[in-house]
Amino acid sequence: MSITPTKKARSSRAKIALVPFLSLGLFAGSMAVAGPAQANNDHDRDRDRIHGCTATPEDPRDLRGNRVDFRIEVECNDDRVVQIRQLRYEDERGPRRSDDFLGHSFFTVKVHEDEEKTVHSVDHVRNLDRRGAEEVYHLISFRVKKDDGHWSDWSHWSDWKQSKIVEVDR
Ligand SMILES: [Ca+2]
Ligand SMILES: [Ca+2]
Ligand SMILES: [Ca+2]
Repeated sequence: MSITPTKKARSSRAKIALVPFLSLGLFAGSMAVAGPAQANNDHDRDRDRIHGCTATPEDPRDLRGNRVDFRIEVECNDDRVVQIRQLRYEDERGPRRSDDFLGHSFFTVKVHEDEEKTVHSVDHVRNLDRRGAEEVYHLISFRVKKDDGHWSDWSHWSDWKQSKIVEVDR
């Protein structure tokens, strides 16, 4: 299975749309059009960070009793509230739609300045493959509450981050 890196069509479209305005040398009013593009700059510079926060899908950890902890590490350089969406799978050959879907979760976490917080997401993993071990992984996407109380956009689908695939014997 693989993640296909996709170009962010939205930002390139925005740039193309801006060209006629700028080349016409329109007055300052046209700068308002550039507003949304500039707002995305933070994200473009460091695709991983949203408003100073990152969330990382850690390697799934096998626990006793057929349980697996699909851990997520969250870190912010300021006091923030982060929301995380998680999808958990057991890997099969071919595209993701043929993988076994284990479950999904939604977390809201308060993170303090420069604190590394681990979110534990424990799920049961049965003997899904008769032959050999089960290969488990998870995907996450996140958003961050801004100072003005509004939420950032969710990281786009192409920005869902995938953990390593870890084998667990069942
Ligand atoms: Ca498998
Ligand atoms: Ca399977
Ligand atoms: Ca098995």
